[in-house]
Formats: sequence, C-alpha cells, structure tokens
Amino acid sequence: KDTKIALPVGTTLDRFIMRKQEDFPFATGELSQLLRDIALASKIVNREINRAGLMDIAGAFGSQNVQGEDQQKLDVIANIRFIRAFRNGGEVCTIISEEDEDIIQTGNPDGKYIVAMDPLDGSSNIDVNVSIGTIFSIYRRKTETGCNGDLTDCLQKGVEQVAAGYVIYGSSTMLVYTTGNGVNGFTYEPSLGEFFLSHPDIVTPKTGKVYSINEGGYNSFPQGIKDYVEYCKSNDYSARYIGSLVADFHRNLLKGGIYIYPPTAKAPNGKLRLMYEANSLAFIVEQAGGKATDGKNRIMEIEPTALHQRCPLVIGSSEMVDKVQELLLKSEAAL
Ligand code: P6P
Repeated sequence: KDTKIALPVGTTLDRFIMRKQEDFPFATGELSQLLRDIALASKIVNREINRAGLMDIAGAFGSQNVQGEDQQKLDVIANIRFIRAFRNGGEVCTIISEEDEDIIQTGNPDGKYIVAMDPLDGSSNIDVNVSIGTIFSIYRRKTETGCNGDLTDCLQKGVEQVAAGYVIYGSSTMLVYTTGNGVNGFTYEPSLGEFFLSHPDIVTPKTGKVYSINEGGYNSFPQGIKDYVEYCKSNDYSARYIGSLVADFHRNLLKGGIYIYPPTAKAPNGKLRLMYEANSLAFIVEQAGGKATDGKNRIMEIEPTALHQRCPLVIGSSEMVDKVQELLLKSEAAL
C-alpha cells in the first residue's frame, strides 16, 4: 500500500497521477501520460453514450465482432476513440481489443506499453439505459522498442500487469484503477470535464451477502457452483445480476459480494475473456483485498495462449471466493 501522501477527496485525477508519480523516483512519466490518455478517451466516450438515446447511433451497427455478437455502434465508436487516444498519446505500441480479432499496431514503435481492452463491455445494455463499462489492462512490452509489438508482448500473465482499471458509465461516470499500490476511484464532473478523487484507497469487504450469477444457466452449472447457489439461498443472500460485468463488479467491490460466470452448456469455458476482463478486474480486486479465480486457480497466474480466450470467473470478497472453491473441491471429491 502507498504509505506516502494521502491525497484529499476532491483532488483532480491529473494532480493525483502527478503526485503518485513522485513516489516512483525512476518514473519517466510515460505511464502517467498513458493514464491521462485513457481518462481523455473515457470523457469522449461518456459524451457519446449520454447522447446515444438522442441519435440513431445506439442501434445495432449490423456488423459482428470477433465474438459473433451484434456490434452496437457505440462499441465501434468507443473502440475507435480509445485506439485514437493511444495512437496520439504515443505511449502504447500495440493493443488487444475485444472488437478486433488481431492485435492493433498504433504506429508508435517506441511505445513501451501494451493495452488490452474491452472498450465497451455490456453494450447490449445500451438501448435499455443500463450501466456499461470500459475495462483495461496495461503491460510493459517484452520486445525492444523500435518495432511493432507482437504476440509475446500481448500474451502476458495477469501478474505482469503494471496497471488495470475500468470506467463505469452509470448514474455517474467513474474511473477506478490501480498501478499496484491500492485502488482509487474518481468521479467525473461533466460540467468541468474533470475526474475528482471520490473513493480513495478502496478496500473490498472480506465477505458480503450479494451474489451475482445468471441463474438461467443453473441446470448446466458444475455441481459445486449449484451447491454455492443453494448455499446463498439458504443464508438469505441477495441475488443481484445486472448483466453488465462492470456494474455488478463495481457494486460488489464497494459493498462486498461475489460475481460468478461459471462454465455452462452454452459457454463451456465461461463467457468472459481472460486478457481484458478477468485479468483487469482480478488485479483491481486483489489490490482491494479480494480474490479472483477460475474456480480453482488464481486468474492472474493463468498462462494466456490466445488473445480472446475465455475463462470461468469467480471474483469478489475473499471469503466468498474461498467458499466457492471449497464447494467445488468437495463436489469433485464426491465424484
Ligand atoms: P449473460 C455482457 O455481454 C457480459 O460480457 C458481461 O458484461 C455480463 O456480466 C455478461 O456478459 C452477461 O452474460 O450470459 O449472463 O447474459
């Protein structure tokens, strides 16, 4: 944890980034600039989202993304905006995006960083005014600068992340991120165009009474997951499932709770992606004192083999994640 300056609520994001950079004597400012580039893109995407209802950009774009899902126009716009911010910012050489099958070269061969992102997750919720989010991970490139990044730069384990975060476009727009020294949340004030520190040093409760899972898939859940759902019901937990990962994750992070996307008949490896959903939120939750596994293994230790690979995700309050693991092990032992 960062034991130096405790910056007051109300500090702007820019000042926060600058002061935190001072904690790293050898920092050269590139990561700081990259974080600013992300904040800028999120302000632009926020404006597009807020206008979506008034313009016909909310409707499905007609094309499909690599996941075979209808590409909403805002998906495409968010992807373009973030890629442009990284291209213009100069700090990123290569990007993994949910919206693009192959890695994207930014034209900055001297960029030291790789970004893996889901530019707009939960975009099927746009037309019905449900909160949506951007999720990102930042890695240091492995190859020498002076050329494009390649797959060895992009397929790094979650433990190699130098930063990760998300933007939630909800009742208010917030940026929540970590650089490995705790988690901080910033709330956007559109009239000023600024993010202000509103949630310093977020620590997630070690347990909670909220579980987030799509029980529509119950019949095909692994037995241990079924047992956990029954455990929640018999302990009067509340079921909260928005259908937007960032919204469910953010609520559970602040209040305590667990989000589970298990293997199902439709998604035998789960639905969520390792590189720009599971790893990003796993870094955040671990920095906040929580846990993230695929049911057994720590998410951030999974060795990636493909850009868009999926993995089961059990993430949130540490004691709740442990309980799922206990029931999964017990059910397997009973086989
Ligand atoms: P299901 C949205 O498409 C998403 O990626 C997450 O944001 C959300 O939690 C999940 O999928 C919802 O999936 O299968 O429950 O509709």
